[in-house]
Amino acid sequence: MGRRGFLAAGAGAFLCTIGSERVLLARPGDAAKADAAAARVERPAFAAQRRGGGPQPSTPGADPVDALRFEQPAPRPGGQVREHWIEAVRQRWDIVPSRPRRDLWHGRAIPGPTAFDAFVYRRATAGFASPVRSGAMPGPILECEVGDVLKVHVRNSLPEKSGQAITMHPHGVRYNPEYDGVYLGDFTRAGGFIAPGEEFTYLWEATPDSVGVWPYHDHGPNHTLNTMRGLFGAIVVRAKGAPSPAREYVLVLHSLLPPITGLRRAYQCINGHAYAGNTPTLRAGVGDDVAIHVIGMDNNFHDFHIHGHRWKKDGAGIFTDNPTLGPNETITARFTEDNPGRWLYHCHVFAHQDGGMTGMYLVDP
Ligand SMILES: [Cu+2]
Repeated sequence: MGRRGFLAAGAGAFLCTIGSERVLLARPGDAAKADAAAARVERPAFAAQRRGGGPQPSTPGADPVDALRFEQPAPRPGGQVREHWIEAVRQRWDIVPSRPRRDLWHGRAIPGPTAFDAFVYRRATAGFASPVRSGAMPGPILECEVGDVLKVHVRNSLPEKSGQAITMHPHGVRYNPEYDGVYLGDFTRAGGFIAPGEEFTYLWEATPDSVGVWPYHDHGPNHTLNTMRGLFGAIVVRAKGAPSPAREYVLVLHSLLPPITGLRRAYQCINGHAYAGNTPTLRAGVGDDVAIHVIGMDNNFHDFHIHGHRWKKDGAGIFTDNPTLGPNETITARFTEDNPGRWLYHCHVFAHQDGGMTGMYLVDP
């Protein structure tokens, strides 16, 4: 392995299982190998039949549970159906969009290039008539209350060239296996394999134990790479009638690595961007009820530090200013703002904070 290859590997090599293949992503551009493997994954028989059917009894590991049928979830009395139209698209994404490229924390210039072809979820109008706005990391925030049903229409609008099945898999809400949004080989249900050009409608219930903030992400055949390249978002479930905080933010901590981006450097990101001034600049005023929801979305453990503030982790137990979170875990920093000024927030894993996982928090008096 040459020096460049060694550096790239050190910057985040990882191994993916995609259908029957194992693909090592070690060098810039290796995502294309995974995409090719994903394009070779055949549509599972179960998915091909849409609802009903099931794997052949001769399928290794087949079980009667695979033939179960499920009731359609419906809202509880007083609840409602919250409908969303979301496309998975390939979209050019700049990790350091400020011009000039700059890290506001250190007042340092950041060298380019910093853009790559991300896969992201993008909100559309009803019937996928037109995009509402550009896709983003995270994708659309899906808000609901206990008793509601989230009805999420997902279309795979990836271009033919990067053609592969995707899904949307939620955390936190209740769903039956039909709406799990997971590729399971021979046991894949209809929502677990949305091929390019196809759509699927997920029905997810917000139950009393769903209250909180949760990630969603691709869980199709190429889910590791696709999640790491941007196919993720968040679900916010509130208790019935609960007011939303005066200031509410969702921050996703994750890395964008050379094998994924084709770029030569690794970036430690918040919401798809790296370095203060590019990552979200949060804002609040003294007296505001502030909620900052932080989600881990890569191979690493992170922690979340806000200068000048203390809070009880998830509202209980002892006070903290630096709680830890693991992959796909959510923690919430919630407090009544009392400390005006410019504050830094960041992951406190040193390699992450210096690699871009930092931002600014501005508090008005
Ligand atoms: Cu970190």
